[in-house]
Amino acid sequence: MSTKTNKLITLDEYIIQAQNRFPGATGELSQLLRDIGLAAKIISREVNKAGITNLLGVDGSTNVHGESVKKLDLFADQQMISALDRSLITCMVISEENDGIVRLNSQGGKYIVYLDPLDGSSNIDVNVSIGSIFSIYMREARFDPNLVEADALQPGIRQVAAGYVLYGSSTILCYTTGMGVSAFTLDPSLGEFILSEDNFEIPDHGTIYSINEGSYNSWELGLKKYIKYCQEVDEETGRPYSARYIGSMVADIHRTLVKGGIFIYPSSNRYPNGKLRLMYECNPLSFIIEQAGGIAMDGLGRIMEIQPNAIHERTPIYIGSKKNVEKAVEFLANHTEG
Ligand code: P6P
Repeated sequence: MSTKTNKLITLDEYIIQAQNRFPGATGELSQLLRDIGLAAKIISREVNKAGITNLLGVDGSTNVHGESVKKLDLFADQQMISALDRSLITCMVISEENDGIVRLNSQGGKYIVYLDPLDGSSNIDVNVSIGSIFSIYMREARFDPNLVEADALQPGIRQVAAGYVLYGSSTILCYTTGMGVSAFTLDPSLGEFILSEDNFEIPDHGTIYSINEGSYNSWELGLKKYIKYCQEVDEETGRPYSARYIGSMVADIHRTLVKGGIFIYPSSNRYPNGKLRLMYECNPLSFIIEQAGGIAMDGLGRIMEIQPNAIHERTPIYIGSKKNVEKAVEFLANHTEG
């Protein structure tokens, strides 16, 4: 389990303390993480009063995936990008809300940031938890002035940091720099994220499965058999699994991190390569889950080892507790069609 803490440590203090453990650290990544924390506070304030300030509803445009863009999506995108632009550390941003790369003022910045600025936006209007997701890479050819998409096509194992903000009953920021997973809860009275969980460890096995069963008929045989397996009696608990599906990936993953189990978004007739985006949904959340002791697969291999070919590409994902994901992948391998 994770280490609960009652010592009041703010996100900024925690980031500085973590940086001080690396004498050679320049402080740039720390500043980038603080920038994201600031944007998260601003977004949280608007998410929590969207109904009053008329930020609910669609703005009439559609994003690169043909999905109607909600006003809060655009607000979150703008807040994140302007926060990252301030400290001249990030050279470009790739966001779900923008077709191509967004070059920032500092073309010499050493970091590349992928964003899903407001994931789960279909839930905005019904007051269900939504989230922001970020994934940070080092730029390889740092001082090449000609920033191109290819600079950003790096596998998830090259992430230097990743995390999410969950706008739920409370606002939680959870991130990793490869040294474990820490979570911070926003105290609105202080306007500060306060450390609430350190060194998160996902349970090795859980009895919750999370998948949109509406697409059952188009699943591959092994997945159908795995879900039926979950609906039989679990050896360890003597009862079937519970099904939980919020429809906001950040919320479903955070529950999986805390309680264990498995989240699946498979390929289907509607989404032959899966619906979820590799670079700004699956890779960052896989980094978090792996750092907490879980695993994340695309059904065959490790999500974070996929070499991307496009910034908006999609992938199937099986992610969560080690034993649950291994069992699901075993069913996929042992029950192929035919
Ligand atoms: P479906 C939200 O739109 C999202 O991108 C993820 O947050 C979520 O896990 C998934 O799509 C839900 O998709 O097809 O089940 O509605």
